[in-house]
Amino acid sequence: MDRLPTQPTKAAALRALLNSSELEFLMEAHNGISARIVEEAGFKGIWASGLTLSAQFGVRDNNEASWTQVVDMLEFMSDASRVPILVDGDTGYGDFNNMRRLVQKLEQRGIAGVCIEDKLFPKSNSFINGHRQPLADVAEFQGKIRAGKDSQKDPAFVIVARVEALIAGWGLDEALRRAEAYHQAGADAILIHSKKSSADEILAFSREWAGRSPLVIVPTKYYSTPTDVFRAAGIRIVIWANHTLRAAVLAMQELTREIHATQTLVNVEDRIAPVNEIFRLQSAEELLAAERQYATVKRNLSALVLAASRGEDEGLGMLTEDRPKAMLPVAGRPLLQRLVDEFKRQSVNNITVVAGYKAQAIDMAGIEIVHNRSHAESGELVSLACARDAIGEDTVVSYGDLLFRSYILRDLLESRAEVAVVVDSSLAPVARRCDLAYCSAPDDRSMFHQEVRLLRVNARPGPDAANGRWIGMLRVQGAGRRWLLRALDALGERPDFPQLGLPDLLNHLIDSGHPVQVLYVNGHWLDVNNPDDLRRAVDFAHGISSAGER
Ligand code: SPV
Ligand code: MG
Repeated sequence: MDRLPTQPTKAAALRALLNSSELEFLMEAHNGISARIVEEAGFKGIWASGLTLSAQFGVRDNNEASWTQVVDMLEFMSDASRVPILVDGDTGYGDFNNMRRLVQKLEQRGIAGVCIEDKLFPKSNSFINGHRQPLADVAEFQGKIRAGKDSQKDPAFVIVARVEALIAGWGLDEALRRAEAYHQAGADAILIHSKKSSADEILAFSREWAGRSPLVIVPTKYYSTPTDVFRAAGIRIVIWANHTLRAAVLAMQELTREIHATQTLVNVEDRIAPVNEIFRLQSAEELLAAERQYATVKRNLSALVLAASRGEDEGLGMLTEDRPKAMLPVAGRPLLQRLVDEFKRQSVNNITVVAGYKAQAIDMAGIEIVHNRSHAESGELVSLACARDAIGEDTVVSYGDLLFRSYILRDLLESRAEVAVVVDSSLAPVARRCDLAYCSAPDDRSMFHQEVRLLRVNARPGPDAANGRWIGMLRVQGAGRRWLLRALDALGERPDFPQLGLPDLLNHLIDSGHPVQVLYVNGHWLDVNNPDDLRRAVDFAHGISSAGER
């Protein structure tokens, strides 16, 4: 069952123009943007001209563009405008059967009506040797009209029959005879065409026609006739048939000649539509609004990796003679490469590595390198300060010797907190110094989302039991980034700045009253501080969860 249209169709709007008590106008358009411009100018309907559609394709008005190419363009025009489009359907692109298919396809693309002319396919433009053009057999043309009317789905779809008898020099009687025959066949209106420079024969036709059905005219040649004359003659629709294209052609010719001659844009910029006007005609605003509604926001994520240290304290010295610790290979791939790959996997693409010891050994694509030249006598915060400019709106700061399951970084990136840190609540006994985290609540693993704040990070155990270990990864975004930069500046004033590390920065943030959110994890990561860690790292990289994996 056909669905009933819920609101007036474009065809109904065109039919309303045909039934109007006023003189109505259709303005020519030939592509999406001109259709939009015509509508914005206030026209209630559009003439999709065969002449200008073929011209904008750069071909002749002789059915050189295929009808499907025309229909494709009509779809753009229909999408770009809300007013009805009457299409110049030439001769219907063949016989009655082609006409049926044309009507079907036009309706599917939201076209309101079609005008067919009683010439033979392939037709020529009426103003080129019009008098030599053969006319269609009347009965055959009637069949085409009937076939079109019988195949339309929307009863409001309009079929206009165009009489070319005056163009071909056959005289008023023949024009009237044909018009009556087409009217009898079911045409909704008659387009009576003339190439004379005066409107006399059109007006004579109109008098004799005497309102049998609406009359449509195209005063391209008799343009000097005052429009009130058409009004007084009872014409229903005037088509301004090719004027947007002709205006555009002249403007383009003048402009391109001038730019070619002057080799500068300076003289033309103020005389052409601003680029913003093009965006407006394309409804660029609508897309921006839709993006806000539907698209996932693409964040500009950065990572800053501290990789300046050699890592000689705990027996790695032998292995790091020619490279920093972060470049130690784990199962064939340097630690840093693994880290960078993890970042890229989570769409963190602006990666800056602070290099120091054996910086030249960091040879890796897709990263920026910043040097901490005083790495031998300075600590993490000096490295961070060296990369101050790389701390973007949304930045993860990480040690360079971390290995972790990808969900840890993913979850950290999902946090909305201004500052967030990853804390491992499985306090595997570690003999060495580590960053103990004291938090506002212990890890309650039965809760999915816990709001926990970091209270302190200490290298040495205090009187209370720590809640976990900070893994060496933090994230700042928005205000959190500003807090971090301010903390870095404040700590930079202190004489012991060269000795300070990231935990000092976190503690400073906390002391300044800024909340630092804790993201608890339970193992699934490790850092590399000694040869044992390196062995565990290989198992970790192979996905083997060893007892030593934190
Ligand atoms: C057109 O615009 O393509 C027409 C009108 O058919 S005319 O060019 O005047 O024949
Ligand atoms: Mg035409």
